[in-house]
Amino acid sequence: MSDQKPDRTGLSRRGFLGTAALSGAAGLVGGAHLSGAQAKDAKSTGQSGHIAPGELDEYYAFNSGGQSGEVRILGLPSMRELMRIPVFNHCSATGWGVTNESRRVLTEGLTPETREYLKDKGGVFLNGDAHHPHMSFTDRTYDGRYIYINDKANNRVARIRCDVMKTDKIIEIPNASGIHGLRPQRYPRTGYVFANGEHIVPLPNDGTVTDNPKENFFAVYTAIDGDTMKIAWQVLVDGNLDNGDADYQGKYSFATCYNSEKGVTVEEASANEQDWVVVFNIKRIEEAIKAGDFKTMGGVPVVDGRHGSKYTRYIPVPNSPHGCNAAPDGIHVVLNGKLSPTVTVLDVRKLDDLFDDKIKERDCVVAEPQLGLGPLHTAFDGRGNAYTTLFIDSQMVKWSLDKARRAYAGEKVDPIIQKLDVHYQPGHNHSTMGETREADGKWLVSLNKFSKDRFLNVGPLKPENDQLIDISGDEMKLVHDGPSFAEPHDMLLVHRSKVHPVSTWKRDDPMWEDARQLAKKDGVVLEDAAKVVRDGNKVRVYMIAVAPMFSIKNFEVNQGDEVTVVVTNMEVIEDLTHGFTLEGHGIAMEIGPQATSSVTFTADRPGVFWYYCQWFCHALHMEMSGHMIVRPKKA
Ligand code: CUK
Ligand code: CUA
Repeated sequence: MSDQKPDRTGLSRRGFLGTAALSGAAGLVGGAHLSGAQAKDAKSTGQSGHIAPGELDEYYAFNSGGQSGEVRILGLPSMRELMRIPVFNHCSATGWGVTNESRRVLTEGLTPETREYLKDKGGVFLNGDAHHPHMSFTDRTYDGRYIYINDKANNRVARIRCDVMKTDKIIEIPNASGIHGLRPQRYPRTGYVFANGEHIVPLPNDGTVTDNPKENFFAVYTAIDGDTMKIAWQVLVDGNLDNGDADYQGKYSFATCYNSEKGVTVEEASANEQDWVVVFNIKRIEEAIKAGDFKTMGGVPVVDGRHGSKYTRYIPVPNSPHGCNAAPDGIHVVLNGKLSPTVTVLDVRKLDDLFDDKIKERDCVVAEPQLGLGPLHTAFDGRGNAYTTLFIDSQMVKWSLDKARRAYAGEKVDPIIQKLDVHYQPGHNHSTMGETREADGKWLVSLNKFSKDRFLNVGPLKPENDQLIDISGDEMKLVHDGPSFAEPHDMLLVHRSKVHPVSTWKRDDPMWEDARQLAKKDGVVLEDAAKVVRDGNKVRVYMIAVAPMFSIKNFEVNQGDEVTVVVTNMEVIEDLTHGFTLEGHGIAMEIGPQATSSVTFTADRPGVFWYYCQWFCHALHMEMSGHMIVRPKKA
């Protein structure tokens, strides 16, 4: 059938026929009629990563924004940035951190001590360090409800609603410090969100206990109820906690420890040849909570899970392990050695016996392949292969779980299938649907910490480089370089069939419930508002926005008044966002279609101040404005 070859003639017609014709051709010549090499050619054509104008990506990529504190949505395979979700950061465009709605989210979950601390500092943190975005699960696969993400900088965990792609809850974790590894429970559902405290701190951390880190400093593991965003329980552990994961059975969760030494310096923290992974027995911990075997600290129950506890086991792992990744086969958990060139593979089926003291800790290890220098994180393709980032070698290594097990059992087999150079120094990697039972093995992204010479020079601060790798065939193929700003640590690759965002808000959304209650008290209907209400020295200004007008063209207040502006966007068509920016006051907010946004400030500068819509919405967008007159205080 030589006439069906995807030959050079076919490929050279690409320019004339466009991608649609080409992928059609690739479909026609698929599989059965072709030799192996030809089939692979056809396949890689289909996996070019190119998304033509008007076409949509197959996957959502939720990219953590690292120390920028946000989450970014990319389309995959195009790697185009589609949206940014402000989480822990302050956002100039949307007013996250400025609006009453966002400030409620940013403050309501803080501990009383932190709230007190922030009282004369603007009331909210302006930064965050967001590493690990993970979606809620139902029955071991993504359910499209929420994305959870940690903040290492200010010890918080946030939740993003996937219907509107906005953050709706942020809580501060008491007792723990440096909230780092974060994973949701996979089965039966999320359920718990597990969060690791990376930094050991004195407990209680009130300045009274400071003398001996080895005795008085602890790391704390936290289980958060993902539905209520309340802390369910915490576990006190030995050593520190880095990354974590949960099993596919709902029985155990895991956290790597790189500082079993409880060292304070680098030398101290990396002294031991082996550190460990802590295994948490979820059922036993729940029973301990029921039976009252805990101490209440910072308002939450804390179970003692140090060595000798029946709630945990410490499995030795070489050496300062970092990433912790449960394979979609539901059986294997890979612990990435970092300072050891190995990864350590556990078989979760052995853990019942370990907790019943029938076997020893290292009996749960079923493979420990040597992969290369600096293994940090591992992803999976659902076909029995694993992909591990080698930070020091600047490589992605593809290896076989089965062969690694056989080699560990003594058979002469090499588990390594391929090594691919990446550019440069990869941290996390992630495969499409790779942390679910629906891992589909199509794409892998390598999140490289350095880009060096891969892009035009933009000065001393260079972007990171998120590289797209085709893993659908026998060989990994690098297909795209993607620059990114500080600093994606982790990426979630979700098939688009799992996520169903709306295009307009629902009027009864809980996000602006406070504004609704306020309006009710003032006898105002938000949806039909053009009213200024004075209440002592408090002034409330209610208006609607419909292109190209605000329903209030100007309003007047006295210097020193506390002013609340509530704007409701009454557009019913999608993609018609308005904004409200008030000159000279540091105020801007996004008001999405059918949404209400509000802001409260003190009008303490006399004068005329224009407000305007900062989201281009209409031919007369420039005219969508009004002004606030602030009358000076009488001397
Ligand atoms: S950590 Cu960043 S490369 Cu915070 Cu997930 Cu491994
Ligand atoms: Cu409304 Cu621009």
